[in-house]
Amino acid sequence: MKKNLLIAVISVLLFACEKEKPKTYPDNILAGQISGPGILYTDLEPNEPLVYSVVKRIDINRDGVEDFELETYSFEQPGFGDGYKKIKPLNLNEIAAPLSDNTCIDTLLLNSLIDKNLNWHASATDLESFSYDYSGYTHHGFWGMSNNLKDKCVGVKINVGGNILYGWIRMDYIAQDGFLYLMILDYACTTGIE
Ligand SMILES: [Ca+2]
Repeated sequence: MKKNLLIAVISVLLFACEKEKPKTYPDNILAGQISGPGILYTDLEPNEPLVYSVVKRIDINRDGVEDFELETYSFEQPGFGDGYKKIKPLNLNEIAAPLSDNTCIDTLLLNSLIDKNLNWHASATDLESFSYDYSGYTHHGFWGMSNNLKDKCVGVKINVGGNILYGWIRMDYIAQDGFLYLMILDYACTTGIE
């Protein structure tokens, strides 16, 4: 009787193993793409302004592991001030930087191809930073409020146990209480297809 039960259990396990196919991972996504085979899209509702100073982490492929950390900071007094908005890749993840500067984050036009050929870096973090005093003003990064951000995306690369997912994040500025704040509108990434 026990032998029969064992055979039955082994048969079920073998059948289960046969059914499990290896996943395939799409090797690209378009900036702003929200549907298609293996595309996981998240529309954040309600959108949450990133007020000064905050740290927010996002899990783009929704596997319970946070993928990127956003941070804002600002300090201003009459005569001088500084501030920044950053996205830091967590774990082994990377973010698309412009060819001209590996330390800041590129603006990818909607529908542009996000794949292995972009300029990927774990060290690219600056969306925008600034500082000023009586001697002048310096600015770094492409995610300023005058840059028509609704048509642009951040390109991201997520490493899940050696499998590479490609994705994007869309953001814009919103007016609240007399100030303009950056906020995440939505994001998407590729996932494994069975
Ligand atoms: Ca994740």
